[in-house]
Amino acid sequence: MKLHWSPRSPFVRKVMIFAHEVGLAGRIEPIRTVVAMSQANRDLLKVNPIGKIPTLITDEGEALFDSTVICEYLDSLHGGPRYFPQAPRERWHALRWHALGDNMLDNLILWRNETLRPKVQQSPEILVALEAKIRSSLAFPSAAATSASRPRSVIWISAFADWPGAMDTPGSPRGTKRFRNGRPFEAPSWSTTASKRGAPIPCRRNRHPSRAAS
Ligand SMILES: N[C@@H](CCC(=O)N[C@@H](CS)C(=O)NCC(=O)O)C(=O)O
Repeated sequence: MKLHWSPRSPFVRKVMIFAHEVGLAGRIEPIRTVVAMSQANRDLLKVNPIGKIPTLITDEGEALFDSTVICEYLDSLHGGPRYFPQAPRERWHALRWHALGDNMLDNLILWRNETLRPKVQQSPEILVALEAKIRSSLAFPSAAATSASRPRSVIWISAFADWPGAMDTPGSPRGTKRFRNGRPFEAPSWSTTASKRGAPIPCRRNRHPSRAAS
């Protein structure tokens, strides 16, 4: 399999974390692909009309997009327990969590692109609205948690950072630096506390934090 890939894309990283977790990372050959909102990549458009990465080229030569579809495809290729549930109720819930993460990333990318524009062209209204949406997306998992052992999102995020797949796919230093320098959304105090004290949950390869945390 080939993956149109960039070290700076959070959606590519999501796919690579998933590939690591299901033991398929070694079967994926990355193709460095440069994309930008302001310039269509003509070669990529030939296989993916949306012109975005990640785009997976299967061994049969079929192009798959977007990242959610690619993750579900990879889930169909391994012999272990499925990450995408098939039973309707579990499935809608899992897909909703997936959509929450994806759409938050979309808003973060829009925010980043807006801040890259010359100051006079930036829209303060759009930046304020995006910040509100990103903050509410971050708050949603804790708000949705019901059990006394919560806030579960804190536990989940802390455990996720220690996932082997997350450790094997470091984020782009440039992107991370820029994000930190922008400081729009300070890391909450618990994140430093959690990383200092280490993962509260023992993480093993192929062990999903949401299963471990309950
Ligand atoms: N919904 C898509 C989003 C992918 C996406 O936004 N990729 C960005 C890179 S992180 C991209 O290709 N941007 C190029 C463009 O907007 O034209 C997915 O889940 O794969």
